[in-house]
Amino acid sequence: MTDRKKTLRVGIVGYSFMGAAHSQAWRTAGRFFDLPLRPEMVVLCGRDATAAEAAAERMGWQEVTTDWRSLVERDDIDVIDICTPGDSHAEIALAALAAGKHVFCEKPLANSVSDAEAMSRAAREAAERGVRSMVGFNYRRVPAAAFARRLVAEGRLGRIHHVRAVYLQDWIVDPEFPLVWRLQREHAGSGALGDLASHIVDLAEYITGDRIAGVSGITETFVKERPIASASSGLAATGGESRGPVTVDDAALFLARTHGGAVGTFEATRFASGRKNAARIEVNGSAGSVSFDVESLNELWFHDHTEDARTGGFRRILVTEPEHPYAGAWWPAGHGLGYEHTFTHEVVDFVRDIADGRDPSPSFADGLRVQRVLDAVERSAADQARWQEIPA
Ligand code: SOE
Repeated sequence: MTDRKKTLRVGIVGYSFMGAAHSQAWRTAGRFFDLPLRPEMVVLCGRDATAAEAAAERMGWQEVTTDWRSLVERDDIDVIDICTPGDSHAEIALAALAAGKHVFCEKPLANSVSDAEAMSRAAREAAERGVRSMVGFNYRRVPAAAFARRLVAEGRLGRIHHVRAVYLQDWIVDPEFPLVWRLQREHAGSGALGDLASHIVDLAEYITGDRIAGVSGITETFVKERPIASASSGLAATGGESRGPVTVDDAALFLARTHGGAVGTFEATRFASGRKNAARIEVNGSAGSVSFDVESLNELWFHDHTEDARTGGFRRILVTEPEHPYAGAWWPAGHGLGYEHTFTHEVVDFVRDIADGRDPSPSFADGLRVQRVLDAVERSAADQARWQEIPA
């Protein structure tokens, strides 16, 4: 049977960890969700032709190129999906938007506020021509996180007092773990701050609908030198004999106030031994609380403070009912989703927004706001944790 839907022809730049996650999302989205356009995985772009060929074959892309500039200029491509390290996000996104392509860009949006400003400006102008853009804060698309936002929006938490967020990993505790690009400022912009805190800042703002207004922070680099990486793939790497300096933070912690009057604590680290991908957030309000951990992402803990105190307390909601966000498109209740589904949900929403002429969320403006928070934390950390305001 022929599929009469209009196609949306995609070119992806990058094929490592995030490239693989996005590839499975493009492949799966239209198979589980009813999409108004049919995504077609056309071109994979990577610097190493042989590796790119192998990745395209494995992940289901039709063609390969090593030149992203020619890719963004192609008339037969509608979407550019950017899965490269942060140092190339701005250049690729600006060129793609100028060429009229819809852009899906991995987080954090950029490595600096000035790049993020240029990207946000270009995205706003492109939107006037019907060109859409979205930044990939995928944890918004965990059903439990989206449901937490819904509870806050419905007033079930009342007035929000506290946000308590941590993002804990442990993949570089070993001082002999090599100096991969994520540990180099010129490629990654910052360390745990940009890679991990960016997620929990976005998640906090998304769930509460509030904005961070000011921060006081500290950062630390525990291991100052590491073996230069000779090979790497995803978060795994092997190192050589020579060593080089780690130029980003290993851990970042900060206090925050929001424009809505709440207070928050945030911690991001790659040195929390035993914690693999613990992005956790708890929000306390006058009428109740929610608590969520990516390591148990099918669950949302909810306390309704208006209930009889004798039977109140946190209860575990398995967020897999058809009434929950995204869940109805997948398996029967209780059968659960995983990390990869968050990317599928991003693609689903992005494709629907493109078809409906709506601005996707999180927008590049949202990505810029997160970048301003990260920048304020760095400035604070460089100045004895002095308080830094962030404009609304
Ligand atoms: C590495 O810390 C990383 O892959 C992040 O870059 C991702 O954004 C996060 O989803 C998982 O961890």
